[in-house]
Amino acid sequence: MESTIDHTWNNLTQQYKVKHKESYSAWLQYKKVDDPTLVMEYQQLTAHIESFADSVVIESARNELRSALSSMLDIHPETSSGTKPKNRIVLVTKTELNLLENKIEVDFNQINDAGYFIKMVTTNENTTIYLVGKRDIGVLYAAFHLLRLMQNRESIKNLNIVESPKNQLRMINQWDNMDGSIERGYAGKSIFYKENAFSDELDRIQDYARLLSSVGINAIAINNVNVHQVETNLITASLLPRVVEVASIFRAYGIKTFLSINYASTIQLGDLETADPLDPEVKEWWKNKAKEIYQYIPDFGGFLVKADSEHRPGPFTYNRNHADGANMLAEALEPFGGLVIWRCFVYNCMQDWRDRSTDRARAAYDHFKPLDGKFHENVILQIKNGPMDFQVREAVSPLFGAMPQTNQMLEFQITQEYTGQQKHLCYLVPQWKGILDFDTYANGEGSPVKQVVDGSMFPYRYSGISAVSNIGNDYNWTGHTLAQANLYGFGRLTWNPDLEAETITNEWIGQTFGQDGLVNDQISQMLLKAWEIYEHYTSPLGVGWMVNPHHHYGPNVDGYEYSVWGTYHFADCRGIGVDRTVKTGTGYSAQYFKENADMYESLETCPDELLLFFHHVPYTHRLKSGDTVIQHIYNTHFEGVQEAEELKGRWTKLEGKIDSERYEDILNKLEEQVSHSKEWRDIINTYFYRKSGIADEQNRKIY
Ligand code: GCV
Repeated sequence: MESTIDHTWNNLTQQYKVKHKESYSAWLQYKKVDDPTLVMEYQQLTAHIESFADSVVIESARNELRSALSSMLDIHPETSSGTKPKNRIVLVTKTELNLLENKIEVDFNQINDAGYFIKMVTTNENTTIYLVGKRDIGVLYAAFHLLRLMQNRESIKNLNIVESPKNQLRMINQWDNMDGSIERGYAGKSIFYKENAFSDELDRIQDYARLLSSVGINAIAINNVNVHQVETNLITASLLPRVVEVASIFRAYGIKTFLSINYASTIQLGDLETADPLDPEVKEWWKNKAKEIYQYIPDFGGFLVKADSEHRPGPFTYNRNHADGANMLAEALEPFGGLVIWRCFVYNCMQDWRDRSTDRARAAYDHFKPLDGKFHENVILQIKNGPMDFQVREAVSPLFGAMPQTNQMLEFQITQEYTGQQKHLCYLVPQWKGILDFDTYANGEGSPVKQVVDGSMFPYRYSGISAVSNIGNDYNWTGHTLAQANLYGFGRLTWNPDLEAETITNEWIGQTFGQDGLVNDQISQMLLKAWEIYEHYTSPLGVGWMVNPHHHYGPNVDGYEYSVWGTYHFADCRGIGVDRTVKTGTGYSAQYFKENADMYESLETCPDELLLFFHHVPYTHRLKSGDTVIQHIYNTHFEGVQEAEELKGRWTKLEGKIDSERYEDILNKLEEQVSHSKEWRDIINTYFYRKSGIADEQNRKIY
């Protein structure tokens, strides 16, 4: 996409807004409404905006409404409160409710701090749509909700909506480095940084804030969890003034700014010789540091920390544990209301592949479970959805629900590191739904992950869901235009994990591509099946890691087999899979609560899709589906390619119904996907055919 950059524009963002309008606008298209009945209804109800509340967040709500309404309806809503208009939209929070001339009935007990009401009230000749928040952020969310309805061309008459987010923290983690690169980024360079400095294109960051806020995101860590040398300085006076600028952009959209920190900052920044969390000087240093940061950013969110993980420094160096490390930082942030988000992605990344007793999947639980109850109240453990690393399919981390006395939050990966790198279509909402609905049995039957991380199962002070962002400075934000749906879906699902995947998908399509029936139908089918299709031609039965080392793109069955990373499938001429049972394997299955432990332990009850994650079996082992393992591998790889071709087929039906830029961009990606899926099919099938010596029952071409 870089090739389309026209260097006569000194601000790329401005160029994108004009020349790549549809791609850039993502789901905030605000296309002109052309149904005359709806135009009339919308115009009548929205021609005036009156705001009783005032703050930067309310200002964002007003601006969004004004520009969206003028774009959709060709009107310029009045915002003065002088003359009393007939119909209007009123922005108000709990604090100013008593200023309304007509009292409205709202019960604030029904909503939480970020919740809102949208209420339409008609008195005599006047109709008012009230956007009521407990706080200003609720008003902004209500404005986005109203606009979502209008973008989906729904009636806005008689609205009576009550909404609150289910999760307290709804967070995005940027893996952006200050040199402008993005770790595992597949959509261009960073929008935040360039050449070891902050980017000056603040309007791009503001548009990102709008996108995030429109789906309820309220926190962002703006730098990579792998904090390198330059980024270590983000917490110093040399860079904090620029962090302030970014934080104020996000603040206006109700999003708190966090920084990933280098655990060894005390050493790296030159003052001390140790980063021992129990050292009084280290403690003092961080206390002063926190004080300094809060002088710059009074509502600073806190620190995101990757420690003792993949060669990053941490408390282990000093024979301290992770509670010692996290609590030291927590004490420094506590006076200011700051949080420590401490990642549980801790494992031995220097494993000897010959050692069959060490199991990377066990690591997070083994390290953290014994520390339950030892963390301060303002520490949250951030746990990746699976025990390995964002594979196409893996088990759900057994840590969820296993630490009732320690705040937990869930980490997803929107960026498609192992799921096609935004070249392949892989819509992750169905995967995330499955994880959120997974019953941990932590509190008996009916203890899904979503109720662990929304804080309703245990008395967590803080909890929520975060995810690694998939955006970069490409004109469509996400490389693959349809990957915008993953960012949207993450926000919506985090707001309310009970939303159906179909609902989220349809509302995204409507806002992004309009209301055409065929467009909606085809894209919805494409998205909802995409993850399964990707799984078919890449990752059979819960086997992961069959990718090229380092960049993780493309098939390489033994790419990670004889490596230090603890990432094996143990395929030989007889069979395949990792034995994680208690009886004969690594004992990982016992980390689950009994019902799940029993289910995974037994070959009879272990679900097919995770069979090779938990068991090592012969290729001739018969699955519940009736196929043998080897035949399943062949079948799914042949099917996967056909399905990838079908994706393209569905898309080509939409030619002429979608602006040509997005149509062509997506078509190009789908073509690449078809051709690359064949690479996957043939390499995987050939490998297992040669290894097992067992022919395909259907005699299809295997090399
Ligand atoms: C930010 C995986 C990725 C790394 C990433 C790491 C993490 O190992 O490949 O790029 O580093 O996860 O989540 O910390």
